[in-house]
Amino acid sequence: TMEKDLLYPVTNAYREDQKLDGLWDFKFDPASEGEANGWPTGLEDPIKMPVPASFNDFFTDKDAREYTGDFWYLKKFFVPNYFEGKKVGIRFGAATHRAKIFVNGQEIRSHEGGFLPFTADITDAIKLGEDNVVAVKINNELHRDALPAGDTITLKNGKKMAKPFFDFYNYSGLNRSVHLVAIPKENIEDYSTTYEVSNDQATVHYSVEADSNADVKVSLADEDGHVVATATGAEGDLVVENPTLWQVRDAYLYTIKIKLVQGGTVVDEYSDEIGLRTIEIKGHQILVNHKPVYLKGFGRHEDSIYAGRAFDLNVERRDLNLMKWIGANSYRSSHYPYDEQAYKFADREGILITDEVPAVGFKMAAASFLGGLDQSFFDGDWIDDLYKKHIDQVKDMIKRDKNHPSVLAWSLCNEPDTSSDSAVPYFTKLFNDSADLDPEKRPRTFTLNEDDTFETSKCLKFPDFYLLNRYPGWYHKWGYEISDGEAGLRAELDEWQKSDIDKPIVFSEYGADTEPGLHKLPSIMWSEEYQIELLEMFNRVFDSYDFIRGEQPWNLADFQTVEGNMRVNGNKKGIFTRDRQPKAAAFYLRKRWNSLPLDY
Ligand code: GCB
Repeated sequence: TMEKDLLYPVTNAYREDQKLDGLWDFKFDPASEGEANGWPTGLEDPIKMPVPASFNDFFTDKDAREYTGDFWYLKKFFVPNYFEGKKVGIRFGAATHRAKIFVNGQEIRSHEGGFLPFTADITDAIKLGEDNVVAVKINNELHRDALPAGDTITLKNGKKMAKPFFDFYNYSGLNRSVHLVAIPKENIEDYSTTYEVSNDQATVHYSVEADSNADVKVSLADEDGHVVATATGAEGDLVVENPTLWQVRDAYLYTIKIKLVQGGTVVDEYSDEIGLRTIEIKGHQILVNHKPVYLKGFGRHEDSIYAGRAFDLNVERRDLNLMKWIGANSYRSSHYPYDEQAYKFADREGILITDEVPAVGFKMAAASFLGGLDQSFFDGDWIDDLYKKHIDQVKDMIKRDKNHPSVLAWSLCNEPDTSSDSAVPYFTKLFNDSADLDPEKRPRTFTLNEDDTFETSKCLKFPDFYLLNRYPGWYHKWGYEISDGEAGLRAELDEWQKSDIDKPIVFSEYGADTEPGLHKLPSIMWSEEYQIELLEMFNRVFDSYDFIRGEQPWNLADFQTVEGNMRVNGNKKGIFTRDRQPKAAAFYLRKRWNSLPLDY
């Protein structure tokens, strides 16, 4: 059905995709009375709100910016007569964190999870050739049984406030584009591909799921539009002689075209760009097309001024240019799956992505600036409910992103408390239940926080490779003690080296908050000089261990967080500022990364 379909919308002879972006009506609903008061068909005294955007930073008063609870978006939209006989849906790229959709007053569906798309099938609720009304009731509260994890408290003045167990601002709203889509009744629901490649031949094993018993025809065309292979059937092989492979920072994309044919007539068609390449972990190596790759890149955020967490193609263009300039070949979609356009862009630019589900805050001590609880997160009575949402979002992320050549691996959690026994059954289930979701069987992993070391973590058997988040030189052994920080890091890595664990390690976070323009000789913390010294320290260590197969400092750019005594208008660990200009460290990293070979 349309509601399970996560294919990215397209327009062609059989399908229609219209954006419903722009100004929507908007209203807060602190008493949760909108549904009873007829808001599904019209808001009383609404204000205008741009979509896609987070509502928060547009406001000039603090209560509105920090608003936590229910809020509504509403828009009129016209349904053309030629949609007759089609299935019609509204596809939301993201609604933070849970949403209920109404069309012409009729409740259509609900959805939980603020970083993944969903479609409301509105076929039976619309009027053709007329204006229709869509209303979205959203709720942005944080809870321990939801992703990302946090609490919602009520202040003595009655106002609700989100208390994230994570370090990014709880930007809320319709953060990604809204699409009005029409597809044939008999339609292509999904497709997937796996690859075998050698220098003179590549085979694409494809499989198509359709809401129809029509015949399936598939073709593959190169970048010049020449068809290089064809096949028939819901499953089959496309064999390409002398293929141009998708390579890291040297992308080449083929177009796969899928057709449903009934009695000689085409009833649906879907095209997409794919890359011919394989991914594998072998011993300590990460292999792309059977060749070792050393990851250079960043943890990132979808974050920019004015529109908060809105996906902005302009920011993405700039970020990819910065990554190319600095010599990066990869990033982690910390701490949630990004807008689909980011993956399409990375496919085109040859960037590798570790795709992360919004499972963040699964650790009480990590929320220490919020007064962490003295309990393992996984002992909480919220765990069963949380797990359902967690595996649900892992499923949707993999279903949505599995066809992108840029996706290297799946990160199933950021910094969970894996040192407690109660984490083991949780991760056993998570890794079992997600084992067969990706036809390509890409590596799966999670990041390990500082408390989860070779000695303390009880969950080291699960990841296919390790992502380590480590902060010596910043959260401990800082400033003049950084030499002890280096010694501690080496001591930990020596333990890994002595072990029989034969898997690569990627450093997925390390860094120093740095105020741009603050210079000091000799360095002090927060100065641009100190940020470079910290990176130099880590790089010395990385260069001493050959099982370290990647470095992704935290963060590409400064980003907004909840306010607090550890944050000066956000997290300043960016190598670039929030407006995407270089700190001194950017020039240092550029020199290093441009001199490291791909298979370093
Ligand atoms: C972490 C988190 C990241 C934070 C970072 C920091 O371990 O994964 O979300 O922003 O540390 O700078 O504290």
